[in-house]
Amino acid sequence: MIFIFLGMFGISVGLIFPTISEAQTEQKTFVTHTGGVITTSGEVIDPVYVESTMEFDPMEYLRDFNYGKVSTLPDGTTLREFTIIAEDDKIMEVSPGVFYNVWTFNGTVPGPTIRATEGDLVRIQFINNGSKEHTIHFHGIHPAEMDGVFEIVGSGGGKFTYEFRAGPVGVHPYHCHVMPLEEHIVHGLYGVFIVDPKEKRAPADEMVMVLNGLDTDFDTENNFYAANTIPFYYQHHPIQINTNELIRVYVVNMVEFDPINNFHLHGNLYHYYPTGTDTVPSFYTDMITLSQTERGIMEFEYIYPGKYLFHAHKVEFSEKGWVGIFLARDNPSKPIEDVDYGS
Ligand SMILES: [Cu+2]
Repeated sequence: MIFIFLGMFGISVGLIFPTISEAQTEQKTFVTHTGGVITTSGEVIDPVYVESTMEFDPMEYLRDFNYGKVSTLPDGTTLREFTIIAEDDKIMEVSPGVFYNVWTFNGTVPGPTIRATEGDLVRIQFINNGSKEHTIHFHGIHPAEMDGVFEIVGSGGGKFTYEFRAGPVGVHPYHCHVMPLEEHIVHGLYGVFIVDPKEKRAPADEMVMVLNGLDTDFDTENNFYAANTIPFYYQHHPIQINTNELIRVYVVNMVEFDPINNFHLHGNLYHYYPTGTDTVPSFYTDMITLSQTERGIMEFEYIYPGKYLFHAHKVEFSEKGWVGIFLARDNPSKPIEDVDYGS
């Protein structure tokens, strides 16, 4: 069957990605997450016999915040309504010539970054258009029946409405909570939920980084790591920022299998607010360590223009894709080529 799958891609994308056949030189037999036996190099993984592919732009995701459809209730409460649709049949090219079957919330991994202010009423219409059962489990404070664990939402159009007050202030993950949980998470059913304080944080250039990994050969070890899904993306496409401007990064660790991840920033230190729940930073550092679903808010400014790495200081992770670059510019009108990178 894998050869049928490859044949289909050969027709649809073989001309665009000629390396796909070269990646298949060393064939091994694997048991997939769902119990199927396949023979593959592990470079093309989890064959799902559909031709859909997925476009995902990590640069667009980085600063894309979804505030929902906003209205005001008679008692003055702000209501924010969202629609989230789960699917589990998309194919994503995670690295040149490497395809992976992603399970998605609203078509992307991670799903949309949902944003509300503390105390807002959040209403999420969840539709499961996948072939498996799924839910949305939000971290945060809410009634038990809104926890997305026991209220399983059936495949093929099942629906559930999650409704709760946004809180506490901070940055929280949301993810599917159907067993086997590891499988539903590593395939991509997660996203970020930001709760802003009523008094607002200081103005800043804000961005979201979800640290994630991909197990492309089903051995419960990650083959690729990334900030925002695509390995090495921000190294090849540096994130442009301005010097002397506050940068705020909402960072969430969703790596499975490996017990820790971390975030090292070059040429600078950042104030770090664990979970984002306090207004006073707990650390001033260039390095934090994060276990599964640990998250927080990093704030920093660059004084000197130039190119600065950020990456996992667990070097295995950075060498497998979890590495990026901030390009700090002192004059936004100056062409990128003229930015002095320093030594
Ligand atoms: Cu699921």
